[in-house]
Amino acid sequence: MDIQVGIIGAGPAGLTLALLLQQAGIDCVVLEVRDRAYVEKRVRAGLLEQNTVDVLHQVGVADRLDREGLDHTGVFLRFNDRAFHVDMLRLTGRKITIYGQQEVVKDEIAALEERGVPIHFEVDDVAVHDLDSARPRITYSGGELVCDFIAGCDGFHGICRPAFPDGVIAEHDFTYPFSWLGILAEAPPSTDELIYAWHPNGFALHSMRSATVSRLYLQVPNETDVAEWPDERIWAELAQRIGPERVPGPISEKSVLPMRSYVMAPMRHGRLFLAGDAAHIVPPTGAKGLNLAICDVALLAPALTALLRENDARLADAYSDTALRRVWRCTHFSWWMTTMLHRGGDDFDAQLQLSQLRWVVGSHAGATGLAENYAGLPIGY
Ligand code: FAS
Ligand code: PHB
Repeated sequence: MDIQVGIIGAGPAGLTLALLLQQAGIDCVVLEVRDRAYVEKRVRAGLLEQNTVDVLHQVGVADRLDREGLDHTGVFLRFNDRAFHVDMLRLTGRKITIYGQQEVVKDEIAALEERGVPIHFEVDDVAVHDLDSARPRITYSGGELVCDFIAGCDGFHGICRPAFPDGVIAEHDFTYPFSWLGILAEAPPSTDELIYAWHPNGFALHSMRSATVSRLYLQVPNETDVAEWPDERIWAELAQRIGPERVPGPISEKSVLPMRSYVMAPMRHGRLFLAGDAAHIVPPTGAKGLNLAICDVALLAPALTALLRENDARLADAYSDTALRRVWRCTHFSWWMTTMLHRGGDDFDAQLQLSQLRWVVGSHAGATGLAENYAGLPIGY
């Protein structure tokens, strides 16, 4: 099949790109290795920057988000058994919204279906070819797409990044000496905004999905087996690190998430453009993974449209450098939040962390620095 843009991966990057391109009148097809049910129930991120909410409005998939999303104007930093509020809205004029990534994915798949953009689920053996030619191809179990351009939105374990020829990419890769144990619980949140907690036992995060569902995370050693963490132990440790106010409830999802910072450059080879986790990974402490994926495609869609419409390559030629400027800003912010809030060093390290936390909550400049990055710098930063 001849198509203008072949998109590999039906995560937030691939689906949002398809919506932006469809809106610009560009033909595209999405190929996804998993089935629809799996993609729509996969629990991941939950914090949307204002940029992301604006893009979802732009492509007309924000109705349910507006009804069910939880707007937050600030965030709490907790240490030495005290919580300090950072008022993002007052400091930056921007807010964040809590709305599950799988809800965004559900809304986007439904909208693409309505607008007649094909999403082929459960495709196997996806491979890309002739990336340096004028008509790159995607072959897969159901056939072949002959494209003008290919968008690699297939996540960190996809096939697109490895398709770059040897020697053309530079990689930066750092794995943190700890992981997150994440739970989803039928328990009313005991706070109306997120709590990031520094504690001698390790980091903890109190997030939520609704007035009845909490999303909570604990710092645990790498290779932790969830079987070592029965529900009572989780709630007891959360009470220690985040305070006794927590109301336990049935835990519906429990998983361990390794922490990594990874950036590859360039994000383009020939007619293959990468976006999202296919090109970069950040630890979730800064809540940037999903938001970076959306920012990448908010740059890529107009670049491909200008090329296909006016044969104007300026935006496409600048895509990788423009996207990477933001990727490194978010990589630094996520590393900074992670190293400030997670235990791993000695007491000297702990005193440095506490001093930094006191500065962030006690100084206008410190609080504004965190608020600006957390709420999200404008697209095109
Ligand atoms: P995605 O990984 O979401 O999507 C890629 C898609 O490509 C997937 O559907 C995959 O099945 C498909 N694919 C892969 N290989 C393919 C192939 N060969 N052919 C066809 N399709 C293929 N961020 C937070 O801020 N908070 C969190 O709590 C959080 N939790 C996370 C938990 C996990 C386990 C992971 C992996 C990430 C988490 N993140 C979190 C980060 C997350 O939000 C990502 O940044 C976001 O999903 C990136 O979106 P995409 O780039 O679209 O990649
Ligand atoms: C979440 O709600 O899943 C979440 C929120 C903030 C983070 C990470 C995860 O930093």
